[in-house]
Amino acid sequence: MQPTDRRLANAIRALAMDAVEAANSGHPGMPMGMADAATALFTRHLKFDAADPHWPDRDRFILSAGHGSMLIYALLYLTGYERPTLDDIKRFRQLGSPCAGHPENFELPGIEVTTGPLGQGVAMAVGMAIAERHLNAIYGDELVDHRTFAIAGDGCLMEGVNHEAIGLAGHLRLGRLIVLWDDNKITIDGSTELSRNEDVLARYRAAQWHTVECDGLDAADASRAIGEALADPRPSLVRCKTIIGFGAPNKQGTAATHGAALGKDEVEAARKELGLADQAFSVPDDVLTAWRAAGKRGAIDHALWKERLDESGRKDEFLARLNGKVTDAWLKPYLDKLFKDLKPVATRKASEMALEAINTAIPATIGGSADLTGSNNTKTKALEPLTADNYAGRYIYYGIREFGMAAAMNGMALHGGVIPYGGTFLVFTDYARPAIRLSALQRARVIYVMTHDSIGLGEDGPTHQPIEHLQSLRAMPQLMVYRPADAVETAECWALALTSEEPSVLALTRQNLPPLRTEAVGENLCARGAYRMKASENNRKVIIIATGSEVEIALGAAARLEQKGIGTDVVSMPCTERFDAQPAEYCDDILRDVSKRFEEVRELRRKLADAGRAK
Ligand SMILES: Cc1ncc(C[n+]2csc(CCOP(=O)(O)OP(=O)(O)O)c2C)c(N)n1
Ligand SMILES: [Mg+2]
Repeated sequence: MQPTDRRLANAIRALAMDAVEAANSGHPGMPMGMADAATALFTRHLKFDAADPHWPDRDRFILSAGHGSMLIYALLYLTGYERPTLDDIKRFRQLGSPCAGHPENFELPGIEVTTGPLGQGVAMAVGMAIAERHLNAIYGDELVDHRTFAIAGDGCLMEGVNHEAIGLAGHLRLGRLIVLWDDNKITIDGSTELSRNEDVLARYRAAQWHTVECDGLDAADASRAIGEALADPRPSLVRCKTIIGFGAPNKQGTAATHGAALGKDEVEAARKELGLADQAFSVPDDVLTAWRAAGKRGAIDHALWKERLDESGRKDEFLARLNGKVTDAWLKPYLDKLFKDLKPVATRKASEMALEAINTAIPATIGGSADLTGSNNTKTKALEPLTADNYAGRYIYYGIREFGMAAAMNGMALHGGVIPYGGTFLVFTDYARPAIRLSALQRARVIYVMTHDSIGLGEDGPTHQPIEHLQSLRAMPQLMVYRPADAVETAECWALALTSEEPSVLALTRQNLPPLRTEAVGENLCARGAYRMKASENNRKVIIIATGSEVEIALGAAARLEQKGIGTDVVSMPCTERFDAQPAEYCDDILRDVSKRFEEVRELRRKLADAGRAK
């Protein structure tokens, strides 16, 4: 006999509370509350094949409420993914376990995106849904025909980015996006009444979403609501009315279950309440069998899809597109042409010139801007807008939604098959920063085209003047920050951004810069992060390291120093991260025995300190 949905859901509840108990850390409430709705989704609707987490036409599932990570770990284990194993789950939140505190896409296949910073999961789901529609427009229903599901909590819906994300999704009529809202009326501080009285459904409807409600503790009812959502052509919000920590008889419905182990007594009481076996981490055989069968539900669809791919005549192209590798074959011909017609140009303009070549050579790029298209120079001539009526377009008008744009680009990049780039002013990276950080953490190949990068931005003044931005972005691990000095460097930096696995920021000028690199060298000089642009003519006394628009100024200063007989090198350093990764000999060569120089500085400091003490 097939076990009841409730028994399937209780397996999630059991694993969640046992894992949190063992770790004495984690969040049992959310998985226990959403177990029934998740059971409905995973056993009846979600298209996936646990045997192949990378199947390109799988539905995407995003746990936006990332603190409830045990929900997804339990689902992946129960449905039969290779990882996590039960042992992985027993080591939940321990060093080295792929079952990290929050779901991390780089730890487990089956986890599409990294979540935990609330709100961003839904915003990334929007990007995934965009990528799906775009690829569908190119490859047709035979190859691309999937949905994007997200589970979000009260927190995800309260965050400001939710407004940006749902506005974009509603406008683009992303009907294959379905968000399940865990409406448990509880957050960490207690009741949602402490901080919210808005009509959430009305807000979504105002953003052109379809909304539907269900009893989230009843898998059949949740399944009915998901069915309605699937049938509606608009993006859907499914309000699942739940009780946080459901099954823990004394603590359910309270914030006490949100983020702490239930405690031995309460776990015992919950086992009785839910009719679970006494032993921790045990799943009854018939329940596990039923779950494993659910994990194979998609196998036939998957096999049929493979047949269609074989017969499509586009198999190699499709797989290469999804695989995401691109070359910089466009660079040399582009530079050859550029060298024939050198003139002063702003690097934002140089970026557009490079993009003309890139967007022709690389059909996977999808450009966009947060309402600064004409300033960021992100739209090349041939790019048509991507709209609800033309998903084949390759340019997105994101509107004034920097954070929403950046998070959507993360979702697009992690969906695969597209390479998103998007622009705003460098100063407004602040508005997108939490998503830029997630690009870096997730190694999502997103390219941020950030213009107006210096005092040269003109009359807009301090509100628009980036001061600490470059440094603060450089401080972010796994983010490549490029600040090219002229049109040639700009093209080289674009080539590096497109072919690297990390996200990149291109910091570009508003004002014209003279051509500094005037002849072909047959090598991408920016690849090493820094290189000597001018060697000293006299006995070298000075090395000036500069980036972007200051390289021109450095060269001017160097010329004047040379006139006075002071030998001066000028080093252009478009990317400090790349330079830091070079072998010591290269760095020493560029900085002329940098270690010796540091020793000299240390010596000087010692002398000064001694002098100070002597006083
Ligand atoms: C951007 C961000 N702010 C704060 C937090 C810390 N935090 C984690 S869960 C949570 C409460 C979320 O409430 P809800 O989404 O209703 O989750 P539930 O308590 O129902 O599981 C908070 C504030 C976070 N993870 N991300
Ligand atoms: Mg809640």
